[in-house]
Amino acid sequence: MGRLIIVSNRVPSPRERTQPAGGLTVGLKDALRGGSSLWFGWSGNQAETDADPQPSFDTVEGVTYATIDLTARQHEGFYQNFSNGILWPLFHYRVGLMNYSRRDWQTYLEVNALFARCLVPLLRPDDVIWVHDYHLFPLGQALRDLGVTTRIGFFLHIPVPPWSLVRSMPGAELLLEDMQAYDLIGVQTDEDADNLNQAFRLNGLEERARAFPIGIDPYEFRAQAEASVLRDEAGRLRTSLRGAALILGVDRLDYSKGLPERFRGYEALMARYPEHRGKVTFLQVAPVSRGDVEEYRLLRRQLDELTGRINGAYAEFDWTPIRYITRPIARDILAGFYRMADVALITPLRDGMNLVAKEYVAAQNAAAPGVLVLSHFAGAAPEMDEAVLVNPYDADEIADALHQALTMSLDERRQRWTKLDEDVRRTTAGFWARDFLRALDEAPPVCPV
Ligand code: ADQ
Repeated sequence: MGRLIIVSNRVPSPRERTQPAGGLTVGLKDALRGGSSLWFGWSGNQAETDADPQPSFDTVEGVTYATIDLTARQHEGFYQNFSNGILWPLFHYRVGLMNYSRRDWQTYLEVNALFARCLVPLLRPDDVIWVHDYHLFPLGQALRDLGVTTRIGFFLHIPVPPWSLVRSMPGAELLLEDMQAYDLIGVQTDEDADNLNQAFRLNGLEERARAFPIGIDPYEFRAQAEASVLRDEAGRLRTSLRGAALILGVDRLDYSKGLPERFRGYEALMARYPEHRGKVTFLQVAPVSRGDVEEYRLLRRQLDELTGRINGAYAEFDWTPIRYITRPIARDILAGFYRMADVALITPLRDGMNLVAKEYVAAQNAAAPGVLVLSHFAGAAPEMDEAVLVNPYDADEIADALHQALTMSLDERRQRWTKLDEDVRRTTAGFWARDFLRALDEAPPVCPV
């Protein structure tokens, strides 16, 4: 059997290579296990010159990591500006936040071609290549241009809006054409697959997209949560709550996650359901990501203001309604907080999947599970209709859902959770990776042998 080659912008850092990790890494590690495999991507380090970089190699637990450095100019144009400043907002339905520039588009293509040039010498004829995410849409075509004829699959972790929206980006047609180099394209939901296939169809291209919803490793996460509630941090949190119910939000600090809307929803709970004042605490953990981009600075300011306003209006001298943390908290500590939380409040305006929702379910105590309040617009929502589903733009609907969750009977909580948990245990990260790779193997090849 040939090797599996994973390509993603960032590869797990040397420290992450040996630690329990999130969905993508878990799923891929599972797929990489057994066979011989290579994971190729950016090192996270800066190159000094524009000359093609030499890959560095590191082999951990049977997986060889091959990484290259990028120059500051390449990193800025390819990663910050084009991937995060144009593709990220556009694919999260936020055209208004897209800062298009033709120069960044050029750098994006240049870095994809560079990835291809550095990867090709490492390839063997029977390798299977699996490319990940929006940073690398054109990579398949760049590899084909250099004569690669093996199977190449692509998985997109973020949502896909309808073509009428995607086409606001100059060059969108070219991206679609480049994607025809992939034998199979995986996306998170049926809606994403429909939108992408419609875009292909309207441009006279072949429909190659199919839904493969990503999952987690629920057994590992549950074990982590069980161990974590016994830790000192969980005990300190429990003591500090002094009997109040815990509502928990965990996200990267990103405008797709609907944080200001969520805070307003909680504010509406305080205003309209005064019986919960003093009896509930909302803990939001949202470590800063992409802090050097203007939109993210604005978001932070907005959240600082909202937290101040809500706490100012409702706090008592011995109780604070919101605890808002922008520093990271380690995963093995958070897992215990998930298990302790009476409610998880996960309300993205758009999200490819949202693995926090699945992790929350996996972390629960079967005897007394908490309630998941989830946005309709998370990719996880179609699979998780036993959650309390909300429209994240409606603060009153969030407040009603929180009230419903906080007053739900144990019987109903158990019923809902049991169904959610069955699903989370069925569609794991390992299942996702194996399912995609099997479909890739069976897809009609772009380059028939
Ligand atoms: P993300 O936008 O990062 O990922 P998500 O799926 O929620 O979103 O989280 C990925 C991992 O990061 C999870 O394991 C989660 O526990 C962890 N994480 C998130 N916030 C954290 C925090 N504050 N502290 C510690 N850990 C945190 C992208 C897409 C998603 C898609 C994933 C996987 O945007 O929609 O689900 O890829 O495909």
